[in-house]
Amino acid sequence: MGAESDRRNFLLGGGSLAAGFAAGGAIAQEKKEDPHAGHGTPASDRGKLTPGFRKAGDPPVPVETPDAPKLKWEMKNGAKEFHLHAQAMKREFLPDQWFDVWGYNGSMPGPMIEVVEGDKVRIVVHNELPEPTIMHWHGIDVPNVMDGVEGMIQDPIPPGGSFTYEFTLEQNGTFFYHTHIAMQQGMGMVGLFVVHPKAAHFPPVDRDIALIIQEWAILPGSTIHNTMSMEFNLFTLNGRAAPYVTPLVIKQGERVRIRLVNFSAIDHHPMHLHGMQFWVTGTEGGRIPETAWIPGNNVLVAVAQSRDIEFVAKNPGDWVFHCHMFHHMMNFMSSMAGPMASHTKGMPAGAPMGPSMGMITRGPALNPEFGAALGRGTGENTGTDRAVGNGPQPGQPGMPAMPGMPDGQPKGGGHEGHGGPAKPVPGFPQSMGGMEMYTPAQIKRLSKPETRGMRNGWFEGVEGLMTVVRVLPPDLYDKVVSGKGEVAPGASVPGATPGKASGGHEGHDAPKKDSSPKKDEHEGHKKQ
Ligand SMILES: [Cu+2]
Repeated sequence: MGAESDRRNFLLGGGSLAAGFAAGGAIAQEKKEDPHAGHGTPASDRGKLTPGFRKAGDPPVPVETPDAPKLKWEMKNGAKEFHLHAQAMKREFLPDQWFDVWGYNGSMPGPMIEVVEGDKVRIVVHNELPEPTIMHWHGIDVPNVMDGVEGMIQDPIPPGGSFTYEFTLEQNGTFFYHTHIAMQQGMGMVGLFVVHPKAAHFPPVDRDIALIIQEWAILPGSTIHNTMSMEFNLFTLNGRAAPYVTPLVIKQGERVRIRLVNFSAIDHHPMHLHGMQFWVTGTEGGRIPETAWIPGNNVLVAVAQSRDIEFVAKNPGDWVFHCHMFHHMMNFMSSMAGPMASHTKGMPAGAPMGPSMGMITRGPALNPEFGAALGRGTGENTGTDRAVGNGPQPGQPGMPAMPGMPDGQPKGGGHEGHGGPAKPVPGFPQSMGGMEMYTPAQIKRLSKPETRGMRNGWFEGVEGLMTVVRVLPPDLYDKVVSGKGEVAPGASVPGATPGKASGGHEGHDAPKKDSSPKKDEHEGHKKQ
């Protein structure tokens, strides 16, 4: 076996050679630290096994569902009995913006079912909708007859009817319940179903938070989601769009678990946490063995998946946790509004918002004009012979100036008031800076107990599929949670200024002394 021993010698030689370098030395040193020896925090392990303030063996902490309720139960005949009422309702995604959705027990998403492994549950589903429905227990190993597939397993529940599901939970993890009728899912018929282990997983977490991601296509002027759409312009976490999503207020040093469920129609969402590293510790199949946890700060949650992440909240500050798809970092993302659009007719090579959301306005659906669109919803000014274009083309008029918004046609020198360029810049504008996003009354509604101490104007950068993880030193945490004591704006961002006080003009790049609402909306344009 001369060849084999040669190879061994080569590897050994390589190893001792590497050890001579600084990097090799560091690797050798790291090997001596056994992360299992104690629960200290070797910098290299990114808090993998670092507990927070709770001890091993403590019972699991209850799961928090910001902006959504939990479902109550009663013990009856040896089972936890729940009642879910399928209903149509309105939901306020953003301050004063109510949309027609379907959900359960007055909530969309439906209230969370929270139980413990080994529990027997009885869940009575009452149908208060005008059409049949059904219920499926996603990811839960139920007996076949409880699986809720219409026709194949059971007759759908008629309007006014009910059906009793009963099963015993023999697993733990982040699951969900939802109707199995496709388009009803799009209307919002889903809820969290969390099953705790009998003893908390190690290391125990101090905070356990669950969020459902959903996406919506709601055209301007409408309150009803188009379930046929494959293009989306609103995104919610537990039924609210940022910045109306309630921030997660965490005490520095706590170990936090966030359970994410993606109940979107067709989009995955890469959820990115600023400021800290986390470990992916669970999927829709339950807990991942510790040896297979993956470190990161961005976890891709695909459709119908769940992902549990855990981290030690060691870095104080206000950190966004958001989907990183650019189009999902905005509300009402739309090519029919905004300076990039111009009001020219016809755009068959890239459908505008209406057709791309499935609204056929002329001709048969198979008309070549409705053929493959290049860049769904972004094809303003395009045509079959001119496939690319956004904004005014040579020989075409630009968009008329809109209040509070820079003109679509960049011109030299005219936009200093909005921080615009003195010379034309291809692609300008992109930021929407200068747009009036919220009225003072709406800003008041965005200000919740959980936002105390955030900078004035914090909501400017918090849009779309996004929430805020606030890691607060213990004294500040106590003040924010209790609502007592003075907390200055910006107190939670170490080293920051308090930000400009709200006058309804946070979006303007150039600060103005007179910030009375409405008056100076067009100031930047008057100079032209
Ligand atoms: Cu996304």
